[in-house]
Amino acid sequence: MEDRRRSSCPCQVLPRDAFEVLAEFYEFNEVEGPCLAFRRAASVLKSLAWSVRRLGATEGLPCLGERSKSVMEEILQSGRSFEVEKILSDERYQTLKLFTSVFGVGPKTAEKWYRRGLRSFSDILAEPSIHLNRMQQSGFRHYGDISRAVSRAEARALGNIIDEAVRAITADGAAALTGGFRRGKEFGHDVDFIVTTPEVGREDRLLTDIIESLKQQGILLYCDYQASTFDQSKLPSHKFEAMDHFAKCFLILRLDCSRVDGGLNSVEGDSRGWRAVRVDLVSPPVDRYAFTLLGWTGSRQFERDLRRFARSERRMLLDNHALYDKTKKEFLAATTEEDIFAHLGLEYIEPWQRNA
Ligand code: DGT
Ligand code: MG
Repeated sequence: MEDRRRSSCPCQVLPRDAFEVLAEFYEFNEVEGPCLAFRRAASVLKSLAWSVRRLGATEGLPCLGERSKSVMEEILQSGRSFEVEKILSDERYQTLKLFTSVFGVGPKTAEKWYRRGLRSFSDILAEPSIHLNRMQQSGFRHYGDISRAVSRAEARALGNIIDEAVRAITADGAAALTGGFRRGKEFGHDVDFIVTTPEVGREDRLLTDIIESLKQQGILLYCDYQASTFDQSKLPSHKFEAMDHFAKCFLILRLDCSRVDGGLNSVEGDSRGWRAVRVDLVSPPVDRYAFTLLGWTGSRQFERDLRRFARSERRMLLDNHALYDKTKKEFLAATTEEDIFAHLGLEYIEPWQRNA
C-alpha cells in the first residue's frame, strides 16, 4: 500500500536524474570535482541493464562515491531527495537552466543575465541594453524547433543531404554519421557528421564548399564556420573540454518534411512543412580521420574515461587529433578506430557499447 503511494508521488525522482541535476547545479557554480563525480555516477547507472532498487545492489559498482550513495539511499527509502528538490525549486537554478537551453548561451552569459535581474526570455528580449550575438539570435528564433529532439529518420534525411552535397563537390569525398546516432540512439539534440576528402589539405575547402551548397539550396538558416588551427607537431591535449582544432561548422538547417520518411518529429513543423535542426560538421585531414571518428562518436563520458585510461594505464595521450606514446616518445598512426584500440591494448568497443 505504502509502496504504491510512493510510486505515484509526483516528486519521485530516479537516482540517475537526481545525479544529472546535481551535476548541472555544480556546473552552474563552476565546481568541477563534484560536477564530474555526479556525471560519472549518472553514467554508471545509465549503463546498467537493471534498475537499482536497494543500496546493497550497487556494491562493487565503480565511481559511486559517498555522496552519490547517500543521495541514492535517501531516494530508495523515500522516493525523494531533499537536496535535489531544493535545487529544482531554486530560482537561480531554474533561470540558468532556462537560459542555457538557448543555442549560443553558456553558463557565464546565463549568470550575467540572471545577475541583472532577468528571469525569462521576454525579459531578455525586452531589455534594450542586451546585445545578442548572431548565434543567440538564431537560438531564440528557432528555439521551439531546436529544443525538440531530432529523430533517427530526420538524421538519415540530413545524412542524405550532406552526402549529396559532398559528392557534388568531389566524387571521392565522404560523409559519416557520428555522435549519438552512431551509438545507436533513436533521438539526439543535433546531428553530427565527419566529412573528408582523400587528399590531405583539401578538407578546409571541402567544408566551405558544402556550406556554399547548403546556402544555394536555401536550407542554411545559420552557420558558424571555424577554420582549422590544427598543428600536427602539438602533443594531444589532456583537457577533454577543449574542442579539437579541425575545420568545423555549427549549423542550423531547414529540413523539409518531404525528405523525411514518416514525417518530422514536430507537430508544428509538420503543419509548416519543415523544421529547423542543429547540425555539426567537422572536417579533419584524412590521416586523422580515425581519431576524429573516435572522438566525435562519444559519449562524452566514454571519451573522458578512454583518455584517462590511455594516460594512466598506458602512458599515452589521446585526443581527437592523435595518439602519442610518452614512453617511446612517438606518435602512433591509425587509419581505423580498431588501430587505436589495438595501440591501447584494448579489444574493439562497438559504438553502441560506448553509451556511458
Ligand atoms: P546528443 O547530440 O545530445 O544526442 O549527444 P551526442 O553524444 O551526439 O553529443 P554532442 O552532439 O554534443 O557531441 C558529439 C560528440 O562530440 C560527443 O559525443 C563527444 C564529442 N564532444 C562534444 N563536446 C565535446 C567537447 O567539449 N570536447 C570534446 N573533446 N569532445 C566533445
Ligand atoms: Mg550530437
